[in-house]
Amino acid sequence: MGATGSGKTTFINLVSGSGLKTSNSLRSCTETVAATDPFLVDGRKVVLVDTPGFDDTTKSDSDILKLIAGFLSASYQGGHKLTGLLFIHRISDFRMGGISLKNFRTFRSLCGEQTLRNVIIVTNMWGEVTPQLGEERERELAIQDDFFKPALDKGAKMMRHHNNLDSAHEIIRHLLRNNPMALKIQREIVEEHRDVSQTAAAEEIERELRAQMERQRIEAERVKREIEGVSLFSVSSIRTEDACRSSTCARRGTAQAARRRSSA
Ligand SMILES: Nc1nc2c(ncn2[C@@H]2O[C@H](COP(=O)(O)OP(=O)(O)OP(=O)(O)O)[C@@H](O)[C@H]2O)c(=O)[nH]1
Ligand SMILES: [Mg+2]
Repeated sequence: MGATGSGKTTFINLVSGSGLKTSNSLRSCTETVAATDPFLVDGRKVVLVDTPGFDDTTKSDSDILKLIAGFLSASYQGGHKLTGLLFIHRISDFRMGGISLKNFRTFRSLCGEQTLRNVIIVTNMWGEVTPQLGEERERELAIQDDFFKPALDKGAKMMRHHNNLDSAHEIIRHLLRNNPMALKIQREIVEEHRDVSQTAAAEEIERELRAQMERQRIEAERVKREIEGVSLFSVSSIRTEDACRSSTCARRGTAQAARRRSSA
């Protein structure tokens, strides 16, 4: 999982030899949850599951969650547990901005705390930054409380992907050491019979939407105040101009009267 355009499908195609659609356009690409055909890593059979990213350009986060939750609950009902989860993050992103944080929070609420030990945060696009800058960002991501630190503290790992088969295999090898576990959202839907809208991930999406609405409300008020400030400024400058014009007229009138008196 990971933000749209972070490179999820590219990673999956590279390591599995699949031909899932990728895109370098500004629009989101993957539209459904899709599993690859099984492939071998160190003699073990692996299936990777590709997902659309949250913050899709055409679908809402709730729609994306429904797609992912539908796939996960059906596979859990069919007796399958996930051996691991990859969260892809571009090291080339110069801010761990709202969208990346939101994506990771939703991802965490979907996994649950216990499954974090089966999570690998994969940083990619290392070729897009200098090694020094990449390392600085990686360190910051790992030590800041509002970035990946809390997840790393609970057992998640961070690994680099250099867009080649060796580093992709290295990442899959780490996943293969895990004990397969049910995700929080799978337990909520299959064991607790909750609707997707009642899951922790849906609550997280709703919380994010409310926070976004509040930010927009504050911004709208700020803009309104700014517009009012501009109109007050224009009114007062018009008045000043009027006052200026009338005093000029008054001065001109006085001068003309004085000239008339002196010529009389
Ligand atoms: N330089 C570089 N480019 C990459 C890497 N991984 C992916 N890309 C490029 O990033 C773009 C987006 O890649 P995708 O694999 O389609 O991204 P995605 O996360 O599947 O995107 P969605 O399906 O929209 O969620 C493509 O142009 C890829 O070629 C990488 O490791 N390095
Ligand atoms: Mg994709």
